[in-house]
Amino acid sequence: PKQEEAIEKPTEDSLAAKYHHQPLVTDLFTADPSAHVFEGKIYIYPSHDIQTDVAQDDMGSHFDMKDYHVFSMEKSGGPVTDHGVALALEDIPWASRQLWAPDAAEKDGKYYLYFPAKDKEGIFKIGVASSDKPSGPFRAEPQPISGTFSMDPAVFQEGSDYFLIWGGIWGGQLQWYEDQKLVPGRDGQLTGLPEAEEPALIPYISKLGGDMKSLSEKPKEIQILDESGNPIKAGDNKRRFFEAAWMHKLGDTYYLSYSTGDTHFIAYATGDNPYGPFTYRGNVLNPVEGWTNHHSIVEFEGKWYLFYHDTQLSGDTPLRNIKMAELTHNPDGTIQTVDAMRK
Ligand code: FUB
Repeated sequence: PKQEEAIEKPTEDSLAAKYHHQPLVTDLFTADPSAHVFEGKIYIYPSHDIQTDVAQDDMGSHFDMKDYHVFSMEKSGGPVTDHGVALALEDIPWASRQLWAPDAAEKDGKYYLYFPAKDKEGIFKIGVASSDKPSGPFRAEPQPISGTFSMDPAVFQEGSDYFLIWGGIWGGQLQWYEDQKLVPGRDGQLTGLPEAEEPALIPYISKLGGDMKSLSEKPKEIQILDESGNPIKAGDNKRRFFEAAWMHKLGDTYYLSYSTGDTHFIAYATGDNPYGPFTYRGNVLNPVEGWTNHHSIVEFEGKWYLFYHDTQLSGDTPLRNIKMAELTHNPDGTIQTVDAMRK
């Protein structure tokens, strides 16, 4: 009987060997995995990539997704359960297209899905939908969250405080804003990007209201500084913020990680509170196959995991597949860079 049990129940090591750095989902294309531990399991909230006829451009028009699926795993690495469609574009009253990278949070037994979509005018906003279960289905609010703009929301929870962090340049439209207001006439795709010697555009943060559906304060910019304490410049493409902000905390250190976009790294910076400033420290993840790089970092049963995507299954940038790998924090607070290409 002992042997049978061993056959039926794979060990942690065999699961790790099978799934780590392998696509977690193979019958759908999935990307931008935001992972959380809810009800003792890992839940993953990714984008659901689909084949479209939309031509590729600098604004990511080819990422034309229409719904979200939620996935869960009882063990690190798998097996993976697909809980089906959790939210569809046609059920979001204010949205017109492009369901990009989502995230989720739990409060008092309710679950909240935060997602970016273009409104009827083609402007990215961040919406919220709620459910009694982590797997959904989620019911969307009739309007986007007031005061939000751009895309790639991530929620960082600390005790009873929940922070919404977001933003992205190029297709994420952050370059169209000044003082959080859309600048009229800035509809040239990349119009508004700072010059190379100017400070780069940076992500935003705001504490969520008690209802989890509103911002409780005016959003603030999260400063990302170099080793001399100066803001990272727009021309510093290997270190500057592009999109895909994520926050986690280990000990007293807050980690802000993000994609550098056109240089394809997941970089990270550390700080001593969620609002920053953060100081650039290095890379969490080297470039992966495909143009985009987008990740999340979560602790599960005493180990840290990196969730990310590449294009192993399709070889095509808009058709991605999510993966996971173990992540190691060094005693000095740095993170060991993951090199997905070598696995
Ligand atoms: O999946 C669409 C977009 O691609 C995401 O929102 C970005 O972070 C990039 O991964």
